[in-house]
Amino acid sequence: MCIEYKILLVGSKYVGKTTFVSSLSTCEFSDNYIPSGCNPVVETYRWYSTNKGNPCIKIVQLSDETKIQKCINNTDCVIIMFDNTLYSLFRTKNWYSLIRRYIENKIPIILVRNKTDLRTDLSMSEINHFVETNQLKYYEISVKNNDQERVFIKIMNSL
Ligand SMILES: Nc1nc2c(ncn2[C@@H]2O[C@H](COP(=O)(O)OP(=O)(O)OP(=O)(O)O)[C@@H](O)[C@H]2O)c(=O)[nH]1
Ligand SMILES: [Mg+2]
Repeated sequence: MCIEYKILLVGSKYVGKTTFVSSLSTCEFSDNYIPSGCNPVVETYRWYSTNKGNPCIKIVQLSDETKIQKCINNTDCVIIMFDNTLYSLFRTKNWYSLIRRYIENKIPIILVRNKTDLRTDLSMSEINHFVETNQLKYYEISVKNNDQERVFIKIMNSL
């Protein structure tokens, strides 16, 4: 038996959810894009380097907002991921409102911006405004530059 944490990882297609999750265990970046499809993808990892001892971490990836009710039960933390597109930032705001309808206030919702290795025209003031208004934790990563573990451990340690 081990303590289990359930992390719900949501965001538009192509933002890098699967790359993020798979690189947590392989530490390798893949350029391939294989769409995960509309259904939730559920994987469980045994993670050793957090302050939670030896937890089992169940990560549920979801890109289809209509499936949220299927996935949200017993979630310990929600990560909303976006990338450098205006579209994914816009969807992030929808994800946030949707998730707020279903989970208690004490469950953390964390905003992660991926692909910081690429150039972007996204407005930092718009992002900051969204983060401050909703009092979210916000991290920037590039899975390509192997940032994911550092941030994921921070998230786990804060639960
Ligand atoms: N440049 C760059 N590309 C990245 C990064 N992270 C992921 N990608 C690329 O972005 C593409 C999409 O990544 P996925 O992880 O498959 O995206 P996803 O969010 O799982 O997409 P769906 O399964 O359709 O929901 C892939 O080609 C990845 O190689 C990053 O940090 N930098
Ligand atoms: Mg995927």
